[in-house]
Amino acid sequence: SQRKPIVAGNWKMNGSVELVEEISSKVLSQIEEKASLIVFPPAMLLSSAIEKGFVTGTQTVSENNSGAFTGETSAELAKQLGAEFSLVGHSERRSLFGESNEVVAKKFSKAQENALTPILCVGETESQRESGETEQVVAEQIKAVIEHSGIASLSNSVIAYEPVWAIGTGKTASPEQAQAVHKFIRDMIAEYDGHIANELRILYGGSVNDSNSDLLFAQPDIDGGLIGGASLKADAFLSIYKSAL
Ligand code: G2H
Repeated sequence: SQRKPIVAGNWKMNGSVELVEEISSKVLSQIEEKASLIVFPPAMLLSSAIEKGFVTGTQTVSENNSGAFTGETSAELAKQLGAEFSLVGHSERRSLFGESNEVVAKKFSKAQENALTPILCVGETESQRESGETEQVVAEQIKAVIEHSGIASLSNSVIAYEPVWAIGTGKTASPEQAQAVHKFIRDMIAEYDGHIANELRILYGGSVNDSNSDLLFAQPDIDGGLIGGASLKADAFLSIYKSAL
C-alpha cells in the first residue's frame, strides 16, 4: 500500500530521562524515510524526548481547554512543547479512568483543534470477543468520533486496534485475527468515504514484540504498531521498527 507505516512506542508510566537518552542514541540514527517512529513518553519526559530529536505525542489529552482541571494534560501546551500526536482512548484510560466513547470523542477533537494528530485506540475485551461482539464494539468506538467530529476528521488521524485481552498479557492476536479486524475497520470507514479509508493508517497494538512484528506488519491492512512493553527496550524497539520498513 501507499500508506507510510508508523511504529509508535507507548511508554505508559515508565521510563526516565536516562531511558530517553539511551533509546535516542540507539534508535534515532536508524530512522528511514519509509516509516515513522513516534514515542509517547510520560508527559514530564516530553521535553527531553523532543530535545533528543524524537517525534512525540502525549498519552492522553484533556477534553478541556484550560482551567481548574488539576493534573490534566493540555493539548495546547503539548503542541507548544513540540508534540505532534496524542493517543486518545487507550484501553487503560477507558478502563482505569472511566473514559466513555463520548469523552474519547471530545478528546479526539480537542487534539485536532490544537493541531495534534490523534491516534484513536479501540478494541474489545476478552468477554466481548468470546460473545462475538468485537466488530460491534470497535464500530461503536469509531462511530462516536464520526458522530462528534464528522467523517472528514478521520483523514487527519490514525487508528490503533488494541484488543484489550492482548494488552500487556503476552497474548498477541494472531496476524489473521488482527488483519480481520483491521479490514473490518477499513471497510466500515469506506462506507462513509473510500478515499479516507484507503489513506488511514491502522496500527496494531497488544504485546507486539520483535518476534511477532514481522508477520503482523506484513498484513495488508496493518500499517505498523503501537508498542508498549517492548518499546522500553532499545534493541527490541529498533528491530520492531525495522520490520515496518
Ligand atoms: C497496548 C500496548 C501499547 P503492550 O497497551 O499501547 O502495550 O505492547 O505492552 O501490550
